[in-house]
Amino acid sequence: MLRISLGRRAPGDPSSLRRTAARRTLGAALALAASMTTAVTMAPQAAAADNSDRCPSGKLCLFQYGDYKGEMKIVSSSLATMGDFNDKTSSLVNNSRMWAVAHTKANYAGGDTLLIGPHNGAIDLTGGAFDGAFDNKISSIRVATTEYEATQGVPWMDWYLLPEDKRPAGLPDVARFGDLNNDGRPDLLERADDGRLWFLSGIVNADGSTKGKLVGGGWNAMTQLVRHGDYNGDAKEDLYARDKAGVLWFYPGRGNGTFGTRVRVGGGWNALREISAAGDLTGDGHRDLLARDTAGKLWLYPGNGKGAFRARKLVGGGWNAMNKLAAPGDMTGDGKADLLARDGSRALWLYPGNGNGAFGARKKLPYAWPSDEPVIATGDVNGDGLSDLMRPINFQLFVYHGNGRGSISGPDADMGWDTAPNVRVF
Ligand SMILES: [Ca+2]
Ligand SMILES: [Ca+2]
Ligand SMILES: [Ca+2]
Ligand SMILES: [Ca+2]
Repeated sequence: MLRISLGRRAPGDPSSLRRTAARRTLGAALALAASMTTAVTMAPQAAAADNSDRCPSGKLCLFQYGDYKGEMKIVSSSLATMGDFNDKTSSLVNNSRMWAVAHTKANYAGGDTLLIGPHNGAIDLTGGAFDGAFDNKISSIRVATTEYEATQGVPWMDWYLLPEDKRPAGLPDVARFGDLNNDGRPDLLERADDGRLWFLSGIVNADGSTKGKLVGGGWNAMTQLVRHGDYNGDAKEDLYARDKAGVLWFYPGRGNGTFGTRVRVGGGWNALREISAAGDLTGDGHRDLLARDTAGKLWLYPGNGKGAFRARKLVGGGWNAMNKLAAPGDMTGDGKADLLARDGSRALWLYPGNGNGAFGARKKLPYAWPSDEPVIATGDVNGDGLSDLMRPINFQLFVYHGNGRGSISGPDADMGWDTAPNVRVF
């Protein structure tokens, strides 16, 4: 099965060469997986009512015979072995929201694999379907919320940093954000649509696999998650989340990738289309929020240094032309936090902060930034002290390195990515 192996670091190699090598390794792994895996993304069966109706709504069902006849087995979680149903499946129905990968060997290893999409419906394995590769041959099956977890067996995204990516000491406050566990390296938070929130440190295990830590479940109750450094003055990074009722919550970071008991900031935040944790825009040393409302007005919420905010101030109107805000820290090298916004033409604009809560003339950044993908800003990724950006392209997350003069170069590949739109990274 697909397993991403990381290239070993060779001392003295330029960082860009090592990243290119890692990218090639990942690309090869993906190509290999495609050749070994049969993917089913739509039901080959006619829509007319038939025996496949035996499978209840929301369930994944295996059947002993073709045409969804004989004994039926409902699969509700991954099965490393199939017990009495080993080599016994001749048709199946996926009415569930889960991805599934059926293997012809036990323990999800080796053999042929059949990738089954959510709500795929009925698949008859008899009659020469798939050249007979799966009829009476399924010996293990893995189910998961994301295609990534179903195919790789890892619930979080692969993402790694190189040892030298540690940020230089003594960075100005405006550049110190994106590090939730205080190890001097940026981190990611990843939320799957089943509500699990993961902390990803970018650190790998001895065998090259990536580490992830489950923050907790239930985070799909939140309509926005935003982060940008420490908001309550304890030198530990924090998180804000807005729930469906419009209440904004403050989650104080513990400095280890987890969060303490949340504190209610206030209600009424559903009037805001997008919230961005922007860093210190006013120059008082306290980090602030920016939010734009549905009328296109951009508001500044000055932080009080205790996790809450003073009375908001209007920055300006006309922001409905933008579909995404991002807080990159300082991109211009003047030590003042800046703002990014993406318009409907895939252009990303840099608004240089003036340190007084307002912005100077905007400047267009290079590259196209598709509207259905995030713009990820966790500060300096590669350890040169200059704020970078990240975004997913196909199967990988790419880094666009900031040059400290208001522009970016890149992109460099760093991370595997899910093809499913049901994972969000912050
Ligand atoms: Ca870190
Ligand atoms: Ca804090
Ligand atoms: Ca700046
Ligand atoms: Ca950098």
